[in-house]
Amino acid sequence: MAKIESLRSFMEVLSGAGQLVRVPGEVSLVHELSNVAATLARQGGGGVLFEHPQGAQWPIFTNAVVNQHQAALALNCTVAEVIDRMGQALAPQNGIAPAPATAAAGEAPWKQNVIRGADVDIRMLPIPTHGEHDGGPFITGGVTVTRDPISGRGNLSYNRMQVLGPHTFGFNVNEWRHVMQFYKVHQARNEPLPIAIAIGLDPAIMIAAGCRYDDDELKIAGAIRGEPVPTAKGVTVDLDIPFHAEIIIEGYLPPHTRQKEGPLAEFHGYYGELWESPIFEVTAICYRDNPIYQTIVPGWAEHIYVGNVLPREPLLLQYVKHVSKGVTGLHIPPYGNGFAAIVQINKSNPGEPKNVCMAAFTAHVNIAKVIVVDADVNIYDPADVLWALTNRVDWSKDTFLVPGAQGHEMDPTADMRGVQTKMGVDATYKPERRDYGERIRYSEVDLSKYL
Ligand SMILES: Cc1cc2nc3c(=O)[nH]c(=O)nc-3n(C[C@H](O)[C@H](O)[C@H](O)COP(=O)(O)O)c2cc1C
Ligand SMILES: [Mn+2]
Repeated sequence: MAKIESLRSFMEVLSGAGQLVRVPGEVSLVHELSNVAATLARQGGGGVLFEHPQGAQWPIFTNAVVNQHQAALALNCTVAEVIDRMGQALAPQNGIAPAPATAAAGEAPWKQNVIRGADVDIRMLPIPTHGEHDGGPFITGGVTVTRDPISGRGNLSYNRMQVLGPHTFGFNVNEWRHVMQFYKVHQARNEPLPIAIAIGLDPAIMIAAGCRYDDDELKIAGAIRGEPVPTAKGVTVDLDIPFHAEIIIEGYLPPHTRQKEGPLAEFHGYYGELWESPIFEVTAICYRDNPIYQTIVPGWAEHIYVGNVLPREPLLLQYVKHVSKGVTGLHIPPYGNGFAAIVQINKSNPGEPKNVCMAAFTAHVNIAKVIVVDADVNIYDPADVLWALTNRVDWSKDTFLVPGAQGHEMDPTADMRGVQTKMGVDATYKPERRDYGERIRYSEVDLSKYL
């Protein structure tokens, strides 16, 4: 497979695998673009390039990773290897630190066009209004680059940014994020926090930015690619920014200003509330010639894949394997918004599936609904999982509830503190109940030979 180091090289890989859809016609930035992308994600996936978004001077790419096949392409492995690849990349000892690009590589492509100071107008960017009830245009697929003012290490994260004025964004950052930690240090010193937003990236960097990690997330991307991610200094901020980005927005968070931003379609499947957030004052917009803008449709498949599926499956697998040697597969399905998990096992004891559920509940606080299936069920196919639920579950015997457990405070089934009932389902076949022999199987054929 071709080497992936940028959004462009990834798009070539997607294209070679028949996983790139081009939309040549005019599409409105307001709702329509997201509706098209969400429909594609729902109906099989593929990355999407909108070649002519209405009123935009640049094309827009989205749906980089919306299914297991695209995750495998992004990580340069097979579907079966995705969890192990992520597990290896997340292990601290495997991190590969970023490094300044070599002199031979020249200037970062995004320095081809630089707009600074009074010339900055963020309304030149083709920022979509995604969800029907979003408060306006939001950058959702930009990766925030910051630096820890204490240790000096770099950091990546996602922070939604709402357009509030010609050079001002609302910048959302939850209380317990690294970026908030850095912001508070600067705040105490009465100083702004310098930041850079990188847009249009190698999916290794996009995936890394969604991970909880106690060091520079660029080390995760380095581990995925097996070499340091090359970086370049900003033009108005002293930060190490991915060299192969399409667009960079630089600026700072003033220490004491907050403004309302929101609502936005959130990961849990509902619209959130307005937040009093720091603001982001832009000092420069940089972009390569003919750049591609990248977005993530909020509250939909890519958002969940990058934030909840890929970063969390490795630890979940470790926990369930600890209680069952028979585990053959696992998935946090994007349609469960990160609250559900499906585990596939070859059980050797009747009580084993329930132990597997209990292990899964404790691996990540979000995991609250666990379904355990046999190895003959396709965990990536919701219809097959529903088949197992329908045909292999006696609901009074094969399910159990854990009331008063701690879940995520945004889980729609939990109270405001995240206290909720977790549920485990043993959807494996119980031969001791009655004997059905073998499940019907028809082999899947290549229809082009017949039609
Ligand atoms: C698409 C996407 C959008 C996100 N938006 C936000 C956001 O607006 N605010 C926030 O605090 N976290 C957001 N997150 C979650 C954080 O970016 C993520 O947890 C990250 O690991 C935090 O990194 P940090 O602790 O280094 O700051 C988002 C995640 C994804 C995948
Ligand atoms: Mn971090």
